[in-house]
Amino acid sequence: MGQLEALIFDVDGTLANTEKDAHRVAFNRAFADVGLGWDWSVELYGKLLKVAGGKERIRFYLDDWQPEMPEVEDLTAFIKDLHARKTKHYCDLLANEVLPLRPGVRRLIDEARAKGIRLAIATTTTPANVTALVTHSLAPDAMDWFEVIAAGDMVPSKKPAPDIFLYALEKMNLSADQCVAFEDSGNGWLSSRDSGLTTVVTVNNYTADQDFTGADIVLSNLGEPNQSFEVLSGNAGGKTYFDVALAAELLSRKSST
Ligand code: XBP
Ligand code: MG
Repeated sequence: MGQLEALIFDVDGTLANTEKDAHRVAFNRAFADVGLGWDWSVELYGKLLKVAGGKERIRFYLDDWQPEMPEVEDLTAFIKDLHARKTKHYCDLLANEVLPLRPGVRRLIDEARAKGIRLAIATTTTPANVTALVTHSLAPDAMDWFEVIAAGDMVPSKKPAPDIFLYALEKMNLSADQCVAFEDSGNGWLSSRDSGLTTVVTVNNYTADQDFTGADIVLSNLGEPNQSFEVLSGNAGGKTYFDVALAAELLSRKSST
């Protein structure tokens, strides 16, 4: 098993809770733009989240919830346009209303940088959305902190396929046993698991009841020195918040199995 070289972060639901109040709202604004009369409630969106990828999610909704919708001449183009509108709304939303990072995210990223641990992103979301969240919620220059930003359509198959994590590993010229991945969802966990990565799951309201069997550790969040995380499964070695040492510990445990 290798030495800890890098941390690889999922974005939505991991760095920040972007789905309920940002992505979902942006989808609804795009639907309103074109007069579709669709409105994805918080509850419905939770169901639609089982499909990763905004364009794929719209198609899933059409197939399963709007089967009566009249044929569209070029459905792919229709969805692409709708999704582009949504992405613009999402970026505008984040520019006007800073979304807070989840507990411990900034602290862990700062610690990793200070200790020379490399950083990457592996996400299903559209690259523009990563830029919007990272520059507005982390720091204006924070895009430079990540050696690789693997996102959206850069790979043929989105999560739960392992493609996006494998792409990030390849670009960093690292093997899975030198990195620890951070995820929030079942799709993300399967993707990270199948890329061979040691995986830390921090659940949220949309993902708390999903199946993370086999994940190296499942937490309520990354915690802070004054805000202990809850260990939902796995062994935090008595720690109350996640740090670089615990990431290295998880990696070394895997090497001894
Ligand atoms: C979460 C996703 C994305 C977002 C929406 O990505 O599945 O599809 O919900 O973004 P991750 P897009 O958890 O891997 O960060 O509309 O740009 O796909
Ligand atoms: Mg996620």
